[in-house]
Amino acid sequence: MKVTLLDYGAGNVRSIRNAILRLGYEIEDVNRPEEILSAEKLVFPGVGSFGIAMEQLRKRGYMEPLRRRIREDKSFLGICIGMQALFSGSEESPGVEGLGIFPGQVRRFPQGELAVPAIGWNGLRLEKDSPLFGGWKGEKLYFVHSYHAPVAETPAEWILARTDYGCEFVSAVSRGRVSAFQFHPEKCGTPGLNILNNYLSDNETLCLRSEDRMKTRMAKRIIACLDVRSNDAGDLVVTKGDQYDVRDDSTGGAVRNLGKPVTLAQRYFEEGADEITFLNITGFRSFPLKDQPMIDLLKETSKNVFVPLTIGGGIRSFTDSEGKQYTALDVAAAYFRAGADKVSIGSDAVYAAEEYLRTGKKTGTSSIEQIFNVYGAQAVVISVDPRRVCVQSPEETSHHVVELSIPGADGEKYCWYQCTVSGGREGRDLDVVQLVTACEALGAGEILLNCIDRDGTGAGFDMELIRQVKAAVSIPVIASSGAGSAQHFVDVFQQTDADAALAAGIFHRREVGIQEVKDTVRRAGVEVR
Ligand code: 1PR
Repeated sequence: MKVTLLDYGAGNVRSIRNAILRLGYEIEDVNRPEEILSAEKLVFPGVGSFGIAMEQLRKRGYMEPLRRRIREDKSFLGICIGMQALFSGSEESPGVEGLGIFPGQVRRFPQGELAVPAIGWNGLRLEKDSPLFGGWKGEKLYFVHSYHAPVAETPAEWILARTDYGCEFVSAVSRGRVSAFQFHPEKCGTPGLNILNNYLSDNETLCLRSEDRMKTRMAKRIIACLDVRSNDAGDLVVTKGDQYDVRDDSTGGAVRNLGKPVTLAQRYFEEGADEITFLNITGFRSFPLKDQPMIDLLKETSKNVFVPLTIGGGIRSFTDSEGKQYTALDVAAAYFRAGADKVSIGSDAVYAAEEYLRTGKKTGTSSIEQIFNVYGAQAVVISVDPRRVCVQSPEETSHHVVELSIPGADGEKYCWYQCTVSGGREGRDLDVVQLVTACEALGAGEILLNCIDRDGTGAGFDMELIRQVKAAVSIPVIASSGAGSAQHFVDVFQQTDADAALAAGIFHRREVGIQEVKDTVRRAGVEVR
């Protein structure tokens, strides 16, 4: 059977395509408004911001056909923004008209103790028996959003599921043949594929209303990270730095080769990684759109990996050898089209933060702002490459210092974390608090917090660094660098409010498995998927 996809070109739709193809269906794209009415099955994978999505629908003349299709109760599945579009508007884009199927407004999550955007695996409570969830065993599902559908603003007969994140919100709606999910079934592994297939196959097996009325809880994410670069033979390999030095003295200084990126990513997906991150560690000197390996890598990986993919390295403006100019948005858009859900900006974020701190002005031209404006905050990750600078007293520096639990090499009791660019090769007069607060102001949605001093050491995460950054921002923070055992993940979740923890070396060298990490963290009472 053919599935009609409403792809308005503003986000990662490759994942939903791959999921539909994996389920054995063919895909037709909507090219004309009348196809919205004639489609047998219509999937609307909303990605990006509410305003951009509605603008794209209006520009293409899709608004009225969509309203008519839904009012005539023709088969429809909305995902994420595709659900929010059913409302009359959203606080994300004041004044922009939604489809108006529901009179209410989509609201921003309240700023409080929980990070916004809400990114990760949360539960849901079914409010009525549903064939859409046939076979679902209560597994957590993947959400990534800053705005939510309030229960009070959603017509009761439509509410299919509710979820908790600082407040209770509507995580799925359904009436007749029209349904929509706030979560991304195409990013939820097997449970998500099954739910998607229930819609596509008109499954009739009911999943009964949830008896468990407990509040749902967002899980801490365990992320596998693959640092990739070409080795000396020119092959794209997964490598791993030791304090960012990827060359191994024991092999005469060759680039460490820990495996093939697509193979390792597939293994981590099957082992239960909640997200997978690729970092093109020589991105600061290559041009992703010319040498295609990272684009091809994403296309290949996203065919079989159905959890969120982040790609970093080289996200910035470029001028190629023929003088053609590319913006950071062009580079990011190519990565999204190839299957990335988030892009991670390293060096260019430091430059953007320096400029913002110098002028105090948002120009809209920084890589962070360009990508935020089209794809939303949840698609923009800032990769921080800090190194410790120890000082005897806070008066020695104007930077934000932390008090050290273990004194520095010369007995220093304090340190500040200096930001670097080009993979740690150049230190800047910028500390991590300055960087992350500026990037949050410019629209970043998440922090990937590395630590050069801990990278590859297996000594555990840098807790002072993580606490300092977590206290400075309200967006999610991924702890990275130094994991050497499953216990280190327990430590970071018990001693800091990190929203996720990332590792590379211990997974590549098979010292610790992802499931072992999750089982250990779960036994310690930390919520995991
Ligand atoms: O500056 O925007 O082109 O991005 C470059 C990207 O590449 C940044 O995300 C930067 O962190 C990364 N990068 C650059 N050079 C290196 C290097 O290692 N020489 N990798 C590098 C940094 C950090 C994590 C690492 C964790 C966990 N790696 O990816 O995996 O530290 O490691 P562990 O669990 O083994 O301790 P741009």
